[in-house]
Order: sequence, then structure tokens, then C-alpha cells
Amino acid sequence: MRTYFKYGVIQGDLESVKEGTLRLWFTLTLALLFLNATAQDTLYINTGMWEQSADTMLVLRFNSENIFDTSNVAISMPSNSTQSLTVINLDSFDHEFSIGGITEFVEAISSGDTTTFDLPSQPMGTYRYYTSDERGLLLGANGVLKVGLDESLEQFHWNLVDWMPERMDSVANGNEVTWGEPYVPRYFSINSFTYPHTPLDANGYVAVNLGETCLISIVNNGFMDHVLHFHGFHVEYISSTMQADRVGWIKDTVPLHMGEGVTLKLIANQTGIYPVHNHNLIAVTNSGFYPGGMLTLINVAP
Ligand SMILES: [Cu+2]
Repeated sequence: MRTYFKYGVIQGDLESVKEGTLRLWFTLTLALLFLNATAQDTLYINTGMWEQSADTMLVLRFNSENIFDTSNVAISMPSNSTQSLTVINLDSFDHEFSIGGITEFVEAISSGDTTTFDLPSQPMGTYRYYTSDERGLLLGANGVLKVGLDESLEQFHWNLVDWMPERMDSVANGNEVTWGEPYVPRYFSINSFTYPHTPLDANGYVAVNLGETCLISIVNNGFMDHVLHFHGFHVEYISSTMQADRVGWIKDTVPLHMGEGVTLKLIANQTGIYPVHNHNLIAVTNSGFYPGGMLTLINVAP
């Protein structure tokens, strides 16, 4: 009798545990589906100071919280579908949110406002997002938009920007920018890092294991063309917003026009530490001193 009773209790408990587990599983699945359907990033436009060797510059950045970080955040979305984005503009000026290559897409982001809008549907690739107003352009509110990239592969991104402190100071102080004068940038950064600090950047420093394949999303958010030279590896073009005929090419030198977005595939087929650097000598300096600027490393562990 006692045994039967005990059995009954255990049986009852098991049923309720099973039921509870099922209910929990069902709820979680629904929650995940809901999250997936409403996947949404929130970006803050923050102001802050960016310190380089000989200059401290007022800059603007897209960060994932209302605390200033020197690197702009990368956004990901699936290909051929829209995705909601919320931007909170904490700068005291209005801005225009734009995406490279889509001339008709401009979203006004008023100062102090929270704006939610849909990012446009685009084919697989790497695109630049940026602020197309003068202040946003010069102070560096811009980043990498990854669309439909293979998430089973390790991913890195390089947001290339060149900086001329005089022009930045002009716009920061509300003065007219003299666009006609010679362009003499003094800093050249990858995700706002300049060599020798680029290895501190987890998004840009390519650390992988032997045999792994990774994707590198690159955008040129600067005011000049840039050319990257890879040591140790040949990389394959997966996408390009301006030179689509290069998709499939396997090369060790990758030129990027102003505003271009490129996706590269790198197969880590040998161990060691290899540099990747801008092939234009001025772009591997900090305030005129070599080596600096756009120089980072690929580190393949055995
Ligand atoms: Cu080289």
C-alpha cells in the first residue's frame, strides 16, 4: 500500500515535471521566435574625445550604449529582408543616417531624439553605414553593416577612416570647413585603432586557429582610397559594393574606393603572425611618424 502510494506520488511528480518542462520549452521557443522576428539593434550617437599621438579630437561614435567608446559598433542583419534599427542621438546636432550605395536611403536623426526605422533589404555583403551630414562625416559617426554573412565562420571587421584634425576642429567649433584646401590627413585608423594599438582590437586583430576560415568585412569610411596588402595569405573577394566583377578573385592586395564595402574570405592555412598594412606609406604613419596607422596583424595559432 505504502509502495503503491509512493509510486503514485512519484508518478504524479514526474508528470508535472514533464508538463512543466514542456511548458517552459514551448514558452522559450515562442520567445525565441518573437525575438527573431523583431531582432533590433539600438545605437547611441555619443560624443567623446579621441586621443592620438599629437592630437586630441572631438569625435562622434555609434555605440551600443550611452557610454562613449572610440570604436563604432558593427551591425548585422539577414540578406534580402529589412530589419528595424533604433538610433538615439545624444549629440547636440541633427544627423542623417545613410548606407553606402543606396542613394535614396537617408533617415533624419534629430538631436536628442530616438528614431526607429527599417534598414533596407539588401543582398549579401558588407556595406558602410554613416552620417552623411558634414559634422557626422568629419567626426566619424560611421561603421560596418554586415548583411547575410555566413555565421558559421569566424568574423572580423575593419572600418577604415582617415582623419584631418584641422577640418575636425573647424566643424567641432561650428566654423566653415574649407573643402577646397589640400587634404592632409594625420591619422589612419582601423576601427579607430592606429598601429601599434591595433592588436588591442578584438574585432580587427585576426586571431584564428590553423585550418579555420574567416570572413573580414571592410569598409572605407574615409576621404581617400585605401589599398591593403596582406602578408602570408591570399584572400578571396566574397562581395564588393563598387567592384562586383572582382568577386571570386583571390589576391594579396585589396584596393577600396571611398565609400566601398568589401567582404573577404581568409583561409588560415599556415601558422604565425603576419602583417596587413596600407600600401600607401602615408597611411602607415601617426602624425607623420612611421610605423603607425592602418597596420594590423593576422595571428594563426597551431
Ligand atoms: Cu606588404
